[in-house]
Amino acid sequence: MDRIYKILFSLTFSFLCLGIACAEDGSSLWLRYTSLDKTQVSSDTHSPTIAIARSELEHYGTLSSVKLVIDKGLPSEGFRIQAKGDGAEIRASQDIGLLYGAYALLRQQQTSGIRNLRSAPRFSLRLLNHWDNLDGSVERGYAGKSLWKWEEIDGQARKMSRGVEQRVVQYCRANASLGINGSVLNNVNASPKILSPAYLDKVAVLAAAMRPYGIRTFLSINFASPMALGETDTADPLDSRVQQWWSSKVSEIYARIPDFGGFLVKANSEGQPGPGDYGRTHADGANMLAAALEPYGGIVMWRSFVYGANHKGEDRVKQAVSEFLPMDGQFRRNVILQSKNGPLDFQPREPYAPIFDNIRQTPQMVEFQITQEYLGQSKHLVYLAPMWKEFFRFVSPHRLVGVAGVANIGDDPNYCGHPFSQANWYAFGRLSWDPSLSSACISQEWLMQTFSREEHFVASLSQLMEGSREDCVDYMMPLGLHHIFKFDHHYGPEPDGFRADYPIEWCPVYYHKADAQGIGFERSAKGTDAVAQYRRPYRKRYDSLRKCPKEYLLWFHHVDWDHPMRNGKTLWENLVAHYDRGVSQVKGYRSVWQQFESLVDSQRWQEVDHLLELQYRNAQEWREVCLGYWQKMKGE
Ligand code: GCV
Repeated sequence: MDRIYKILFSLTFSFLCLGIACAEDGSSLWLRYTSLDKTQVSSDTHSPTIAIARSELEHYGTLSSVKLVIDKGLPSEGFRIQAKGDGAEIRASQDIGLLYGAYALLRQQQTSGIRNLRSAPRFSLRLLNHWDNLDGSVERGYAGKSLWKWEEIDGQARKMSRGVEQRVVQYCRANASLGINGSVLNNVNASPKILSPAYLDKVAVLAAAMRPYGIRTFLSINFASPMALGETDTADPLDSRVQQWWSSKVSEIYARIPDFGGFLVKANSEGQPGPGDYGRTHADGANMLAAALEPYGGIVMWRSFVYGANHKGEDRVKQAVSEFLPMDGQFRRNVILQSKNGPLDFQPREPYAPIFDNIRQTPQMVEFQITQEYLGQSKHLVYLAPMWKEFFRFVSPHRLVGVAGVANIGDDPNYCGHPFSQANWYAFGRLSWDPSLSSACISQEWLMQTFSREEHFVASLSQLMEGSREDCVDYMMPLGLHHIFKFDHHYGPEPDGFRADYPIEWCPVYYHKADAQGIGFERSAKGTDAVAQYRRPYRKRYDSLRKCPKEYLLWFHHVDWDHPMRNGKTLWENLVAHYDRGVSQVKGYRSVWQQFESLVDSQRWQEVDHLLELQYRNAQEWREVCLGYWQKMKGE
């Protein structure tokens, strides 16, 4: 071919490729494998799960051969990868371990290169909690409507439409690539209708799609369901008709979904019904459901997120311990207490929830929030792994049987809204498998698979992501401030928020308590004594104004504006410096991102670029509104 034609051909080819790159909408997530159809895969057993492992490796593997071997000596769900010449062997004690091993091999291929690896999950329950409503909306969802298409019920319940099926399969691949092994499909503010036959048929279809990927299905239930569905005249857990109703409902579920996981329950919390409505305890309620599920191996995940009921008037952050500690030891064996990482509500920073120190006899799970309700939603780039790692510094993974993540997934083309919000789904999954992984190692893996392996890109963006949570804390609510969000949607700042007709625990002024003298919530022994719920050495440390780490200062203490801090500057000067730092950090994000325009496909590059600009404007707004308000409170 003539030289000039060769150049033209190669230019056209590049444009074509660019055209393809331009079309990236993020729907491939971190599974952007190139189809090579190169690897020969052999295995000694067959099952739907192994068929998926084979197909992923056959299509996307770079090795010439991979052998899949069942080896009963390996730990449950774990696997071993051994490189062998130009091939590899994956061993596992179960089919699902082989699938996890296959995805781990593909990850290695995209990141570090193939190497020997033994791996097993730290937690047996690694679940996503979807707050999806039956009308298709998602509570605190910022990425479109529910992926499950609840509207496709009745006549359509027995199968999924093609488009939905593809999206659900992609969801399953993504989860299995991380080792996530369960999905709670519906909102904890649960509609009783989820337990009606039409919806259960739909759940069974979803469960069947998820099963080969090792994902068990769970449901959130409304405690008053039998009554709400008109089948009993009470939901009292000690009433035998109610107990009978739940037993037969559970058997109806297992007839459709033999590997059904169990129930997640929000009871007597924020207006939801519960056993307290009948003078019964949370243990009475949880045990009634647990008894119905026990014959099938199902579990109850009972949330400790309760306030404003039995302990009304008490400091909200103390109420979970006050409520559940007296019941420790009274729960059936298949009940797990599920608690948010902090004692309040998924704030940008909270100290760990002391319920993890106090409950000793009941198995516990932590609930993280992947969806960024309080961290800029799907508009701000905030990488959450450092926050979850911070939690594990205080609460040992050994004390937990599982982790749950409130999902940030919807039917947006890229599933998560902000392209970088995908990193939070990814990081949740990786940490739920192995909480000892560093947040930087996870972000690097994610960047390489999601965008580019170019070294400078990975190093710069990983550094930016690593600091992004602290930056968000700084521009929103530094030094231990909390819950100063705009009412209800929780997006922007509203430090002056107060409405006499709202519960006081929903009003920002309840939390910052700013006045002419100072700011912060006195939770030391001089105040609400919330510090007393912490184990040593934290109890003493948090109690002391001098020793309290500055990131929790205003969480535990009401501090004078001119209080001298360790760096010699006053509290006020420090507050200003933190807000300024947060804003200037975010300003820098865009310049970092702009260096890499040529490395990222144009659609995703531009999307991120616009969002970073918005984040910068929002950060400025946070600083102006908050500092302006604090100044007014100081009397300036
Ligand atoms: C599902 C917070 C959120 C609510 C959420 C609740 C919970 O209050 O704002 O949307 O409800 O937590 O976790 O139950």
